[in-house]
Amino acid sequence: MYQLPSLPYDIDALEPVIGAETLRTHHGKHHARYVSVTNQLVGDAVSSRPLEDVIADARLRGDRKLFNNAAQAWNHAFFWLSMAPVATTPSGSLLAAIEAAFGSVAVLKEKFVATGAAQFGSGWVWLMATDGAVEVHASHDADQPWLDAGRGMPLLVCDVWEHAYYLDYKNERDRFLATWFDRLANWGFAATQFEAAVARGGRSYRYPAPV
Ligand code: MN3
Repeated sequence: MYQLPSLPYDIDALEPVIGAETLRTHHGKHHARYVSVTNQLVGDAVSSRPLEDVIADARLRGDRKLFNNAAQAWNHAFFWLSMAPVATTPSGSLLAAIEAAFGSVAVLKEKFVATGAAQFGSGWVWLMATDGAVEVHASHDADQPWLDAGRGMPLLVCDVWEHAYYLDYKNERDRFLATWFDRLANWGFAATQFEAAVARGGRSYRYPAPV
């Protein structure tokens, strides 16, 4: 059985950027449902497999229902880790890569907000590293851009499904994204992912093993 990962902070720790009611529903209802449906669909026979393998295999086989639920289980777990209650800033080799790609963190923020705001309908906006270069990508529904591209590694993600921000921001997705980037983006986590991407073989995020 895949487990619903616990939030790495208190339910009200992200206020006022993300309210406790939003986080409680998002984690306890939306994310929990994706994990539950994934467990129903995979059944006991393959429940010991890493979730990453289930996602990749479902995508190859065109099992859209399993892919959507398993990838959403993974994406949300990654999203919780992409946020920190205390504002941080990028530094070191990640900051250098951001400056090489965008010129400055401020320009990256503009690109991240614009890309997330322009994603039509539901999806995600990702900061990724591909061959050591930092990029911004949007994805639709549950999609994971590195699977589509066949390479790359996610560094951070923000959920742009309406359930992520509607209670707190109504239709103002761009204001949610800008505030999220300034106040919640977890640059320590992003740095760990970036080092794993550059080191090739360093340990990147994996969904908790099924039990
Ligand atoms: Mn969500």
